[in-house]
Amino acid sequence: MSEESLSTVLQQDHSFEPSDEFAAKANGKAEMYAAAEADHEGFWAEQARKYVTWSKDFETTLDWSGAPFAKWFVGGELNVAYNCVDRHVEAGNGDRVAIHFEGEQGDTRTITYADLQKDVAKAANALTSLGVGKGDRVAIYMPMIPETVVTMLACARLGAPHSVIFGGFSAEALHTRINDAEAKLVVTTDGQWRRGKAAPLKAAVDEAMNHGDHPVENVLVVRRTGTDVEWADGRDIWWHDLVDDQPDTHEAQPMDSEHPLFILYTSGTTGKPKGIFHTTGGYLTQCAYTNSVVHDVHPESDVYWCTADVGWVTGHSYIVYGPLANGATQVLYEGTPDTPHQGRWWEIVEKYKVSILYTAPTAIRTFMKWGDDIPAKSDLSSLRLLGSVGEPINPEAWLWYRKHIGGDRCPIVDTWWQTETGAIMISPLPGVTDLEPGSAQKAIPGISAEILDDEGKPFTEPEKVGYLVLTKPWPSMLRGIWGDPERYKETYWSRFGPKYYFAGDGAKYDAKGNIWLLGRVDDVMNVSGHRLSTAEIESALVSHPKVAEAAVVGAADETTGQAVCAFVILRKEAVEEADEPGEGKDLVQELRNHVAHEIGPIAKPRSIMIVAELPKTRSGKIMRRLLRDVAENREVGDVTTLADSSVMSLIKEGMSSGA
Ligand code: 6R9
Repeated sequence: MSEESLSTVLQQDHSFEPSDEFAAKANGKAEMYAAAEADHEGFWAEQARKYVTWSKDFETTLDWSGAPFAKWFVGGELNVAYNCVDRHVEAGNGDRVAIHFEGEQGDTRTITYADLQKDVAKAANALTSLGVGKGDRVAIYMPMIPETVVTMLACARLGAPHSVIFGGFSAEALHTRINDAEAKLVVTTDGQWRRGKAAPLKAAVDEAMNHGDHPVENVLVVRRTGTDVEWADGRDIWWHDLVDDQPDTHEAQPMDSEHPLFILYTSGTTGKPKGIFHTTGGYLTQCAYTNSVVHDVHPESDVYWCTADVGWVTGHSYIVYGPLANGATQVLYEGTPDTPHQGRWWEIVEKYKVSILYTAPTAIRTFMKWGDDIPAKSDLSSLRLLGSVGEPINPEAWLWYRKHIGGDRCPIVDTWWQTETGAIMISPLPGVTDLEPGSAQKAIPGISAEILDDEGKPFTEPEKVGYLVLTKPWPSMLRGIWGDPERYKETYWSRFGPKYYFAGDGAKYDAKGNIWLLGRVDDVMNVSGHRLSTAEIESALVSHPKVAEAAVVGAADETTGQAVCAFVILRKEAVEEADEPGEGKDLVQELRNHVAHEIGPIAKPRSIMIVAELPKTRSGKIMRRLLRDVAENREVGDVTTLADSSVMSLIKEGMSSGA
């Protein structure tokens, strides 16, 4: 499609019908919608028995008597690691490749399900020898290497909930998360490969431990880069010293369906990150089901690749639990898309004959920027399905993805879900749904979504903007916020009353009844598909001795979706200093680094503007809307509710003088 015809497609509101060939083999079926509608619990009970092997069958599908605290598949028992590994070996598929690992440096490992079974057994035995048992929490701070997947599965095997902390988070962030979950063990690596260089990782764990007040007994360290590390005797243990010689068999114990599987921290509207926690039976059921009907994984023939980091929920559900429960073959890539060159991903697709690719709009937009000629150099004909997740995908990016990656033949599934929902909720079913570029379209079978107006009334009229809510409990829903049941009720079940799960996303219908997700309605930003809270970054900024006050907004950014823009008022002493020629720039750099230190490099503001005042209402609420206008270079909107309406002109002046 030429650029001209691309814009014609956009104007025409073109949708794409599934091909007969795809439809004939698709796992998703049109009848599923009606079946789930007719008998919601019956439908999920069927999926639970189809996708999961239960050591003890469940008695009750859903217990919602303690709403909004759900119990799914009550009375059932299962072991997640057994489901993800052992049962495939028992079924005679031990020789099937589970993981094609591709290191950034070009090192590779092929791990079959039989290998994975041994690796997980050894790790489970090693964790046991460190005193980790059922219910103990384990923090995992690791890059994208097979040991990370193995550690998560070993935890699941023992019933020890893991808390994976993204490798891009700082020592400070690590410290809060380790303490909140009271993790007894931390598993990490000496370093990680990033753009051809070894970046340290354990150093951040050491720094977190130096706070003194922590619950950690041991730190287990995988050697990945050979980077020098500090060593605390008695606390630190090398993985190869402990794990390698362990027996390679381990008896998996069944866990209750509602036993906690993991905690994963995500940004909320207040500064304190929320420990979202998920349990066993319902989570695994929905991960496996969606990986089957939405990603259309056929384990015997597909090569699947989800490019997310395992430190985010997408990595949990669609690298570890969903695909492995289904016995799929997948690619695990350690590095960045432009190392050693911008065609790295497409070489990986060609090399492993990847047939299903699941990635994020921010990556797609980056590839668009790099140019069509780069993917064109590789043979991408193995691809048959593409997926998108993390933020709204604009129609231009959708159409580019379809043409330049999908060869105009692959269906694209735009999948909406959240850390809290655990698994995909809104998405087309490939082979069933006519695809609408830019829209996630429809709740999948078994899920019920609606859009409410300000008063909490559901509506269906097109183009009107409202709030997305979920109206029925679903198996992989969060079971709460770790240690804070009240915050769970308040955040998700109070905005529109206890009947509606409030997702925090704006949404609308189009004339065809498709749902379009419009981004967050709360103070949460989405930068390259990562959730960051304005409050969290503001509190990092004011923790700097020179900062008196800070306001952070997410401004539209062509590549990353949104970018962090900060407005900062300095303390009196610092103002004078910053006025010295050249000092202002250094201070901005210092503040950016401070945010990286407090939270992590992903939270580093793209711009920081030093201002004398912030726009506030008479009740003292910062009007971020106006700051967003400034950050996005727009005419500043209505300022009549400001306590001091001259503030905005001062800020605008500051912008144009380049302060
Ligand atoms: C899986 C994941 C959740 C937030 C969510 C929404 C945004 C995710 C989206 C999407 C539009 C999609 N989001 N997928 N927006 N279309 N297909 O990303 O989880 O990190 O918790 O973020 O991301 O705003 O509320 P999480």
